[in-house]
Amino acid sequence: MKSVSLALAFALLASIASAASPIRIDNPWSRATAPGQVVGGGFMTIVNTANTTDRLVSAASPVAAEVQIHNTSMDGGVMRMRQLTDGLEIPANGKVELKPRSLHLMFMQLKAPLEAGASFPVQLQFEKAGTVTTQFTVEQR
Ligand SMILES: [Cu+2]
Repeated sequence: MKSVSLALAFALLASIASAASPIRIDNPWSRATAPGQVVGGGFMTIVNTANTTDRLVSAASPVAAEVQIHNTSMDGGVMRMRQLTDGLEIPANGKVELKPRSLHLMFMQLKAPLEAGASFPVQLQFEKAGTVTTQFTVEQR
């Protein structure tokens, strides 16, 4: 009887914890890489349903040695990527879209090529919402 109520309590806690997260990740995907390609891009829409701003401070994934947050800009006709070392602000009741040639996650030193159809987990660390784990799908685009 005791173990049953404990299990129930944990299940309840787990559902409260997941329901309470104000951060939602829509359509997380990564572009398939060619053999020998050591970096890959990650894209998604980060939705913040809280009444306060939050900030994506870091990310990590087992497929890469390091995951950086990048922005892309044009500099005299040349496309350049810059690491956002202070993270990425997500407005209150708003969203930020990470997409090709714009904001993106950069998977550094890939341990294996990202193959179309595969998926892999990415842990996103937010200043207020804490850790959000999401599953990226690899697409041939
Ligand atoms: Cu990049």
